[in-house]
Amino acid sequence: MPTNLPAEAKAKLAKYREARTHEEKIKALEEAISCIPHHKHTEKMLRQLKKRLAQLRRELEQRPVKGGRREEFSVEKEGAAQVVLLGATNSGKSSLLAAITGANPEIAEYPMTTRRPIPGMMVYEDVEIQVVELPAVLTDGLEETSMAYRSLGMARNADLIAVVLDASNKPLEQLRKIVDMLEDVGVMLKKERAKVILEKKDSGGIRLVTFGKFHGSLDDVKELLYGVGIRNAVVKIIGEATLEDVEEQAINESVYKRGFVILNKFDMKTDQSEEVEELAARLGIPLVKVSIKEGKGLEELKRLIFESLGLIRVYTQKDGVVARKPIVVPSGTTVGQLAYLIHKELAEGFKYAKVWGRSVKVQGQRVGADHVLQDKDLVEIFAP
Ligand SMILES: Nc1nc2c(ncn2[C@@H]2O[C@H](COP(=O)(O)OP(=O)(O)OP(=O)(O)O)[C@@H](O)[C@H]2O)c(=O)[nH]1
Ligand SMILES: [Mg+2]
Repeated sequence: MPTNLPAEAKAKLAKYREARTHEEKIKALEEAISCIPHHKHTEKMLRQLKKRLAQLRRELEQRPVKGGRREEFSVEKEGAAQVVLLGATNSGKSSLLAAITGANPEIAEYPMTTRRPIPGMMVYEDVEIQVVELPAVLTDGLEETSMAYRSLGMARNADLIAVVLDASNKPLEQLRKIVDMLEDVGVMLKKERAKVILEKKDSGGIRLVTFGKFHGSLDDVKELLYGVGIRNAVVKIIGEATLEDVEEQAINESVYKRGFVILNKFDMKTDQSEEVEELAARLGIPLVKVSIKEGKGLEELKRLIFESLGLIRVYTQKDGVVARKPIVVPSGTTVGQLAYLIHKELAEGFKYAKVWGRSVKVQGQRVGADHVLQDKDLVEIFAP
């Protein structure tokens, strides 16, 4: 197991994590890789670390020349979640953004129209979800663009990745290349959200949030993360996970992201559409066919975005008055966790809750803190 890494390798990995600049990171990572022994149990980790190294080198190359203005390449998260549109140039990312949000991006036939990330807000029923168009990662000849790795870096931090394909321009090649590029930056597309999500922070120590069951303790997690130089992070456990799952996230640095494929321009003559569907199925990610020109598939797309995020809406009520907006939480959230999200003291003083909706057999049923909520439940929490 990775835990048996030599102390030297762990120390180098720690140095890598603490490194601030690209140059420092590259140096520390090269050193770490050189002192990890090659055998069956380290194979996967080494592969990941080497990919990360390649990515850092590429990012260094792609940085604007000294003296040139560094373009702003980040978008502040807003709404219940962030979805990114990732794809080749001219695949219709701006057209999609305009169709499902109120944004008004430039849409044009010529390639590389969008040169910085553009956010918009999608309203799905009563939930606001941020949609961000990322600058194209492939040219019309399906070569890597100069902005590719900055877009991929943003995709790594999103909650959901929508891969947008142009059905009229070798969509199978587009999908293959984009999946490979994502893998290069340590992102694996998945239908389901992974068991462990590790969000590194600048302060606040190590925090553990469990939406399910964790076979381990906060102290175990701290020891493990300190060992690889992570001092501040929020570790989210979804479903059932062990300490080894946390370790895999911490060491491999690969993240599993929910994703799906949008096969756009379905009104045009398309080839490879069956192959694309097969590949998506093999990867285990959903696919939706869309034509923005004909306005087809857009409602299904919106629903898929919401469903793929794995979120539920919970309405709260106090003294018989229902709050106007729902609280949006990961599916699997319990009444106790909801109380904690509302207010720490509400969780500490928790006596019981009354629930109406799909998660209960009897409407207005009294439940305890462990009760798991469902989409659109109404909850009233009683605490002294
Ligand atoms: N036939 C057809 N054309 C479309 C569709 N969606 C977008 N287009 C056209 O494709 C071209 C490119 O659309 P954009 O939305 O600008 O594409 P993009 O992915 O944002 O492109 P870049 O920003 O350059 O990377 C435009 O001429 C659109 O009108 C569609 O569903 N069908
Ligand atoms: Mg665009």
